[in-house]
Amino acid sequence: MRIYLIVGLLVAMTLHGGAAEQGMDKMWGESTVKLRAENAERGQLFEEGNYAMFIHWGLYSQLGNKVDGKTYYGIGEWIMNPRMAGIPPAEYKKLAGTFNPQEFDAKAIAKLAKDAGMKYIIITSKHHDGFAMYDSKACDFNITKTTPWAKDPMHELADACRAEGLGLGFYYSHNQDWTFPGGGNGPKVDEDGNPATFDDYFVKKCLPQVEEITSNYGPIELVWFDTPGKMPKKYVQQLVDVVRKNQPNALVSGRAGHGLGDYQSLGDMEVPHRNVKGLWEAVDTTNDSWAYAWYDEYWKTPEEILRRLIACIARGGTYMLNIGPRGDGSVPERAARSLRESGEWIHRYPQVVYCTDASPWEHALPWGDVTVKDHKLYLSVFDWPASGKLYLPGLKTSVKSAQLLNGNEAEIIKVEKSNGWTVFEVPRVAPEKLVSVIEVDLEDSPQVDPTFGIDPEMETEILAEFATVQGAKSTTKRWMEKFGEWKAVKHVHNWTPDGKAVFEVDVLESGDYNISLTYSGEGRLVWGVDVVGGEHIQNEQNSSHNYQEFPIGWINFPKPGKYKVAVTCLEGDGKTSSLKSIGFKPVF
Ligand code: FHN
Repeated sequence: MRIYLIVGLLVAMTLHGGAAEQGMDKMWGESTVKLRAENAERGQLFEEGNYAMFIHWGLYSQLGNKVDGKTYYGIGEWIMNPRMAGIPPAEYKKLAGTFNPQEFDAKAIAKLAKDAGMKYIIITSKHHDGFAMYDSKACDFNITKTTPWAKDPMHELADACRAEGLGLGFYYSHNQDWTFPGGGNGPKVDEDGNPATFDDYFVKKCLPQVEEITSNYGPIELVWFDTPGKMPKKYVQQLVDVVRKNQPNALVSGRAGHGLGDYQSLGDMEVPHRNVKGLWEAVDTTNDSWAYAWYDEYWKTPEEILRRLIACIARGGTYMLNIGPRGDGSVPERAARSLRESGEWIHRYPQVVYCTDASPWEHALPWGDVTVKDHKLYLSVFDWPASGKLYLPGLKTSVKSAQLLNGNEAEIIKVEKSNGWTVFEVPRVAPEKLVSVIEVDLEDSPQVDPTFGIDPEMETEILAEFATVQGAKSTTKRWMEKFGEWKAVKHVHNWTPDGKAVFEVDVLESGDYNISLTYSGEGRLVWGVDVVGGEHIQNEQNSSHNYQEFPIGWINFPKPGKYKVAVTCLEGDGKTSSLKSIGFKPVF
């Protein structure tokens, strides 16, 4: 495709440049709602089906991040944006003429989701590019009207989902529409050069299309609105009313805006580290882009998928994991393979994943994480202890029995109590390649002391967000690694001379522990670490713009029990020093 580079860039920037970039920064922010589970049926979807497939598929998939032979790095569905290829709307629309997804196989996609252990699929019915991936009467810029393929994939997908017993929902970009006059960050004039307002776009396209997607595909489970930006409340309310009218049991995503959605959607690619209350979802992708990007082979492995899924469930939420099919409709095989392999594990251990409650520890443990069902704990062990002992801190409820699961088989294991810790005797070799599971049957529902236990054998990393902070700031920092690829860290920074981040820990075995700090910063920094009322150590180390783990030294815990450990930035540029975590590793 030909891009008129300079003119194109200028036009695109005038039409949706600065605003679109600003939109990228303010997409989901802190303003999203916590879910009200006022409709029990709607809440059910998240309670039971806490793992879903997200699909970003549209005209942009055809480009796969390459335009006129040049590759653009970032999220593929934003290829029109000036920070990517800067494609003017008229030029972009021509892509429809060659969109012919012969390899699209709705049944195979639904089967993949089923094999992956997912419970429903959310697919882009219209993304910010404005192209309807379904048969829309409201706007001709759609797949049946303008492409040689001329079919409606959403009907096929709806049928395939129903056949597999999966739920279906539609992503719909309600605010941003980069090709329709008046749409958010879109052209400000119509084809005749007359001014177009957001109201024009809303009345002519947005509202009727939401009416269509909620009426034409049978019962659906969810409408996933995205990037509300500054869209006025009166519009969002009308959209939500349409969903309620046509699909009374469907959830509306928190990104509808103005607190009118049903649940909270976290920031893109964000898996939380502490339990989050209410109904919420994390959205993530199998590589780094949402839509297909030809170069993006950085696939999450089956183990990473399970780590992230179980972390979300253990924090009390839902995990939606994206695939980006190619322009021809095919799904990249490596993404499919990771989904299938992690899915095989889920089908072996459904009790760990579905209909479970969050971990009462409210955070991960050094070797893995915990999910709960009634009086049972499921310990998902990612890092298997080579010593033959697995240590669980803070469990107050009595243990009836514990067994090591191996698919449908189970082996009873010995359990001991020591200084308030529960110690399981396990084989030295992990029974599972991906994640091994211990089922712990309790006398009652679990009661725990969530204080971080310092594992006597493995490294215990405690994130700075768990510290009590004084004389420094504790906030969330977000940045894009590539365009649209979000990273987040909750860090302690802006250290004053008296600044402290204090971590409370529970030590099972007295002795020396090697302390490391993971931080970023400028130049050489001197950090102090104190066992409050005990030993003080300090050391100078270099810093890096990226977070890096730096050793500080050995520190002694003279006896088992609870301690407070304080971290201070003693010398150097305390303003930019950003502490991410502290690590404790027993000295052998
Ligand atoms: O701008 C979109 C982006 O393209 C993608 O769809 C993600 C998925 O959560 N939502 C927006 C950014 O937050």
